Amino acid sequence: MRAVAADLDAVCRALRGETEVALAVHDKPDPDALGAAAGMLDACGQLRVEAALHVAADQSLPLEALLLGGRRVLRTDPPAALRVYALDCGAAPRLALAAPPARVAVNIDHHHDNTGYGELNLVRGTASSTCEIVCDLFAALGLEPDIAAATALYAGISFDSGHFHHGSTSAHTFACASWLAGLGVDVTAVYGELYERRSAAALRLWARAVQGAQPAAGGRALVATVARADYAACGAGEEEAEGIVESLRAVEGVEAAAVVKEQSKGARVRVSLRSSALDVSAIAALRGGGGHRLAAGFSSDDSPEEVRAWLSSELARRLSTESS
Ligand SMILES: [Mn+2]
Repeated sequence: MRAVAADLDAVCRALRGETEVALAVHDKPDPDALGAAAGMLDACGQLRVEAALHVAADQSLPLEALLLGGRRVLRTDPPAALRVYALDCGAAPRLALAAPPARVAVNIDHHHDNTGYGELNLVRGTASSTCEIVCDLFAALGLEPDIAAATALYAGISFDSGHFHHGSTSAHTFACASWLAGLGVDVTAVYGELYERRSAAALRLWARAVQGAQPAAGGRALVATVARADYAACGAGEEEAEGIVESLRAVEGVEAAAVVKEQSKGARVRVSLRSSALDVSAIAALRGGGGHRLAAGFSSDDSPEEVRAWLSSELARRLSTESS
C-alpha cells in the first residue's frame, strides 16, 4: 500500500479531531466546488463531525439538487469560532462569503496559483479537480462516500476535466471516476445533467457570439463579446454564456480564445480565457484575475470594447513571442 502523503495525512488527522467545522467554496461556485463540498459534508457526517456549507445569500448554486440535495447549506458567514475548510478556492478573498474569514484552518484545492492561505494546505496543482483530491481524502480516511456524495464527486470531476479531456486528466482521474462508478453513480444521468440541459435561448446566444467573434494574432486567437443587448435579443440569462469560449478554442488553428461578457451587476465585464498551450492565467493575473494555465478569467469595469481590444493586443503579443 502506498504511503499517505504528509499533507493528506495532516488533513485526515485534523478532520478526525474536529467536532464542528464550516465549509466554504469559491465565489460563483461550480460543480467541482459543490461536489467537493458534498463529499466533505458526507465525510464529516461519517466521522461524526458537525458541518455545514456556508455561502453568502447572493450566490447561486448550480445543480443544487443533484450536488447538495439534503445537505446542510447555510446562507450566512461562519461564526468566527468555527474552523473553516476552504474548497476549490485559490485565494481567501475569493471565497463565496460576505467577508473573508480571519483564518482558514484547511485549504483543499487544485489551482496552481493557490496562495497557500490555510493553516494546513492540501493543494495539488496537477489534479483535475478538487473532487479528485476529496476522493483521495476518502481513501486515506478509509471511508466511502454515500451514493449522493459519490454522484456529486463524479459530477465535479467530469465538470472540471471537461468530461475527461483537459490536460489535467490523468490515470488517477480515471481511477477516481472508476471508483465512484463502482459505487453506483449513474454516469449517463450525470452527463445529461451537466451537458444536455442547454436552453434554446443559450444556443441562440452561442450562435450570436460565435458569429461576432473577431480573430486576433492572425487568426491564432478568437475574441468574442457578449453584450447586455445580446442577452436581451436571445432571451438568455447571463449564466447562459458559459461554454462559448470552449467552442471558440476548439476551432482548427485557434490556440487561445476569450469571451468578454457584459454584466448587469458587479463588475462591468467578466472575461473567460481558454488556450491549448499559452499560459492565459498570466494574462488574467495582469487584470487581478486568476485560474489555471489553460483556463482563467478576470473581471473589469472597463467597457466590453476596451477589454476586447486589450485582449486582442495582449494575445497577439504573447502568441507572437511563443514558439509556434
Ligand atoms: Mn475546481
